Amino acid sequence: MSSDDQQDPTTGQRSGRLIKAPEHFLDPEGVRTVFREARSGRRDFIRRAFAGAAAAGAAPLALAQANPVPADGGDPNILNLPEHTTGLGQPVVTDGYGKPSKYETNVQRRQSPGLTQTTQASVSFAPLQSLFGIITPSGLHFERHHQGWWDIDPSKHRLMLNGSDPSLMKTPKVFTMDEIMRLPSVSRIHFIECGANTAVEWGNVAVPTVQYTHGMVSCSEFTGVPLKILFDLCGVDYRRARYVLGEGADGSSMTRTIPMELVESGEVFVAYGQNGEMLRPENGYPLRLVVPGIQGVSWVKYLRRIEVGDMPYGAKDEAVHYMDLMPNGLHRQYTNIQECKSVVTTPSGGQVLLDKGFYNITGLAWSGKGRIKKVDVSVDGGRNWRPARIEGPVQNKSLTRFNIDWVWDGKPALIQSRATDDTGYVQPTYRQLRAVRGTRSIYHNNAVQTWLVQESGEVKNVQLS
Ligand SMILES: Nc1nc2c(c(=O)[nH]1)N[C@H]1C(S)=C(S)[C@@H](COP(=O)(O)O)O[C@H]1N2
Ligand SMILES: [Mo]
Repeated sequence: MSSDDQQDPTTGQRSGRLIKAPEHFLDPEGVRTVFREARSGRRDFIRRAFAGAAAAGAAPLALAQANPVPADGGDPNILNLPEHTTGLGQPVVTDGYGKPSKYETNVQRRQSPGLTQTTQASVSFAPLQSLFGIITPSGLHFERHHQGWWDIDPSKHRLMLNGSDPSLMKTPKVFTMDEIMRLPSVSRIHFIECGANTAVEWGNVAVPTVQYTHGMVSCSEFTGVPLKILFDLCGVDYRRARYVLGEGADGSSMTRTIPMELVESGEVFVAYGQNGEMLRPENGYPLRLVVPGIQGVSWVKYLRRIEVGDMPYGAKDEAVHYMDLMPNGLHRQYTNIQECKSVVTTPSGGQVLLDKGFYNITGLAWSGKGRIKKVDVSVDGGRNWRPARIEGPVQNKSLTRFNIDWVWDGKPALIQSRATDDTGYVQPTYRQLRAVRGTRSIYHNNAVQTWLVQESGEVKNVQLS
């Protein structure tokens, strides 16, 4: 950035510089220690590990990223011609598949230390604080595997369609990938959010950055064949076959019940494409289910079989997991929809604002019920709200980017966003959500997130009671 970029348009003062969130929280030995401690049952360890690592990482980052420009005497970055201006650059196809700049290697999906016991049944979080727009680069898409990921030979992959009873599907079929890719296709932009996104924050603040609070959401353009087309080819009896079972080919035996209405609406499709190329292995190559608006677990990866039936299946991942524990001790089952939610990604936890003055507050909003209608932003903990600018075109069941101008006066500020979708549903505060859901749930936490900007410029994750 040059000094001109940092002038406050109204006061002419330098402003808007910030230190990015420290992303290398722990070295490999630190991660091993946290795993050990978590396994031996020390509950508050995750939080303390993050706090310690963040403190240790802050000082060198401040030096590296403040990037001072001399007040007078000329900028050597301009005066001394660099090699890239005087020399010959790299040839074409140095790399047959391009990679990000070496200066961006800190932008990584990451595991939350201590969250899971094994790396195969685990999750990695997308670095939302570093992303622009709405599309998640495929290499940074969050991952959730119950039994590790595979790179499956597409020439050997098959998709079987059958009925739980022969009368529900006239002609069961097996498709090869080539056969699926010959059929009429659609390309649509959708978010996928794990039902457990923001899970650790149900009771109180647990993790420091937006990567770990909200990074189990990503958004891609998916390409594939509407499931309705396959069902029509197989002669499904839509009157009686009201439920669909998707089954994955990995060892997790991932099986999920999907109501037939979603298929009949034309929204559910079997996808082979992601952001213009084939799916990444981590995201289900060569075939996955796309179930827009529904929690990630139903987006079965390595999709090998689809069955139609006349009742919900009560599979392991819907009878034991992915249920909501209510305050009265009962479990709510089949709560599939990811309701309206939003989060500010800058400024967000772990970042440091270096100056008073102008900032662009930016973030993401989404709803499993449709389109985002508006996003309001508060900088005083919800007393006053201003409507943010929504970046269009606003897509159905997709991430939606919002931006809003802000001039920081250097005093503590509580930054929040609150999204409303086109059904009129408004994202709840923690107080409102807990009044209905209590604090002992895991899944479906869509509460308003608060970031505290301290006088020092440091941004912290907080919850207002
Ligand atoms: N076959 C299979 N499908 C799966 C899973 C899995 O472990 N195996 N995990 C599910 C869960 S819980 C989520 S949140 C999403 C994650 O998709 P992603 O890894 O592409 O982000 O995939 C779902 N589909
Ligand atoms: Mo998930």
